[in-house]
Amino acid sequence: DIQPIRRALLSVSDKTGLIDLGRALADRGVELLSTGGTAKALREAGLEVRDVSDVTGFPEMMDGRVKTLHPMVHGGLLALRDNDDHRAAMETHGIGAIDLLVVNLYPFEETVAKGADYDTCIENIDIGGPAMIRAAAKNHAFVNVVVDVADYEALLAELDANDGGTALAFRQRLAQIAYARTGAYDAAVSTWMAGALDDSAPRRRAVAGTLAQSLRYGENPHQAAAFYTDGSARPGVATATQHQGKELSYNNINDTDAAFELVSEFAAGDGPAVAIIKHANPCGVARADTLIDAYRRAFDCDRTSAFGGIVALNGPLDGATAEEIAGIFTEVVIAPEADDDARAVFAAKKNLRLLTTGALADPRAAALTIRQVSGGYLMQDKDTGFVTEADLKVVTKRAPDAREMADLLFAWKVAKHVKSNAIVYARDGATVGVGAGQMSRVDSANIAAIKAQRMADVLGLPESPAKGAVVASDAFFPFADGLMEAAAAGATAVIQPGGSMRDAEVIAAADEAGLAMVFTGLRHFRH
Ligand code: 93A
Repeated sequence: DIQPIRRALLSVSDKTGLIDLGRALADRGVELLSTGGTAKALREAGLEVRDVSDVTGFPEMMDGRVKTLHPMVHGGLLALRDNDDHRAAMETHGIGAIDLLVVNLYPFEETVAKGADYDTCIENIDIGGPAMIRAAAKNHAFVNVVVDVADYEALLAELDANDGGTALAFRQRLAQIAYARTGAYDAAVSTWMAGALDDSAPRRRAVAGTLAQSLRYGENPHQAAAFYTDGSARPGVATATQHQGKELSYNNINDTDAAFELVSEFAAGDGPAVAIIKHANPCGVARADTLIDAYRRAFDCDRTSAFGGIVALNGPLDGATAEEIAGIFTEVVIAPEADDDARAVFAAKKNLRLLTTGALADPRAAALTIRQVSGGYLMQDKDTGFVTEADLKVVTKRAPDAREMADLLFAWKVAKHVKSNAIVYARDGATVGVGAGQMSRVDSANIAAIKAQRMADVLGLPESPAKGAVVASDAFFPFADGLMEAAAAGATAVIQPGGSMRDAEVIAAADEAGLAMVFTGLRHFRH
């Protein structure tokens, strides 16, 4: 199954490595065919090339929209070399076999990323390239197709190992990579069009990304992993600049995303805010008048868990705050910006990764979320739901006072970013107990209370900070028991969606305990 390479068609937008490849092929006696710009580059390097227009008998026309879309090209790629009919057709029409196709496509993704206008993006949709790639890949029994500059070296090594030919297994692998490329390319076009149409509906979508990073490993060291970007310009971990520290890991990327998405709930008008994340859940979130105080208050929520955590800040990181963060082992710090003092402080911490995003993410911006299940993908709109004070319905005899109201809205924002069942105690703009990811809401309430008590022990407080705090629940209390757990911990006000069959029972229990409770009418499950 070794097939020789005698004739190659090269048509590349990214000309990196082209000359070396062309020369290496020519040295091995391969005849080179090429399209306009590629042929020009090869010729300028002194290589002998035949123009595709010479092969097709047609000039490249319509601004290059039609250059390789011709039976002389596609026949040469698709003909089965061992099929008499196919050979006869080649003979009749003078079609020469093309054994190697080297194509990289018009830079559609890069053009979109640059913010180009609609027409420019359209003009950068490659048609002839993918058509040839798909043809060559289908005929991998005989034809080699290379779509990635990174594979040039492997191609030459394969040729050397097989006396100027390639093995079937090699061509199959190239074909698989080729279809991944054309699939991703069209998905990028479709995703861009959905954006241009302002349609974020999770229907009739094709999803693919651009490989951004081969990760050292996945969630665990025995799992291989990679990071793909979707080309959106959303500020966050995918588009951030990393200033120092080793490469982010799979878990780092996941946790950094959780941290930055959470802190982005607090826009400039909310004042400085900090979120500390461990295992995708917040172990401390706080607002304060200064960033350093916000960090200290977030840290105080759960000092033990904050060790080795990921810190996200909603404003420019300054030197003093950086100094404070550097006081304990921290994996990643992400902020819209970091000043020179902050960078100088972190420079001494070689293992700490500092990322800047340029801006906060917009928690209201439509996007898709995707998760994988065995045999498929679940796709949905991102949870962009939010409430303001005006949306809240007071359901108890007592209404929250102003301080409670501010904390309820704060706790609700945090609860959105806590894995269900989520219970968040908050006080004076800081979390004081977070219960995450439990199968029972009562357990989450209980764990959050235990954490609040531990905070009192660690900080030497006279009593649990949950006393006088507010509580947020990401979904309704199905029974009064979870609510009573929060009341027992000392919570005085409650925010929750409402909508349980037993709301009346839950409201009566709240009244009985003297709690103020508001319904959001909105749920924030996060699984
Ligand atoms: O406009 S196209 O879709 N029409 C074509 O027939 C065609 N054939 C190759 N674009 C086409 N290509 C693309 O041209 C290749 O995929 C490659 O990206 C580019 C190389 O053009 P040049 O050799 O002129 O730099």
